[in-house]
Amino acid sequence: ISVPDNHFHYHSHPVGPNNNQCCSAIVRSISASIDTVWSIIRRFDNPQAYKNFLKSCHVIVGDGKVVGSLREVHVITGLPAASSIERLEILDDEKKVMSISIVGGDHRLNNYRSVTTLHRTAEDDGGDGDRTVVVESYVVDVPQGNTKEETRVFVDTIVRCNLQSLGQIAEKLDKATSI
Ligand code: A8S
Repeated sequence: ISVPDNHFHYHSHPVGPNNNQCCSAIVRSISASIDTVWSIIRRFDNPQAYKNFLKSCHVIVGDGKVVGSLREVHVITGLPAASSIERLEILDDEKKVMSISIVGGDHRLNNYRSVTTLHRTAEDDGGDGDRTVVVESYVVDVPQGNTKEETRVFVDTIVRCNLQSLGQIAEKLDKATSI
């Protein structure tokens, strides 16, 4: 996949000194325009639109657009978690960069921070090929009693599911609006 823009610096996370953090990145290409994909991602107040593990979300501080806004999400049952409080770190409509950090809640992912960037691909010629590449990277503390590898597999699985669902929704939306 060719990623022409140069937003990779956003994905270099500072990792803590005592070697108890892990990080990873997931890349997915989507057959929809970058604006369509961004219109879904940018809604800090509505992550459950594509994140299937979430059942509710409420913005508790800010308006969901200003940096420092906080949201409280509740997750579906069957996960080793109940809720999460998340802070908006970056929302850049021009560069199409979003970042959130987890600052509280009832779960095992301490000091989680993710950055999501969107990239137009070379094939963005109005055809129906892949037109947007999404890159999501994260860093998180390895929970007590788990290995780095276990943590990476767990979080990668969640992020991969989210980006797959994002792709499906964006592709549908794009088809519907191009008729
Ligand atoms: C995101 C990414 C993640 C969300 C994780 C990793 C989470 O919402 C779920 C299960 C957990 O154990 C932790 O972009 C937490 O949402 C689905 C509650 C934070």
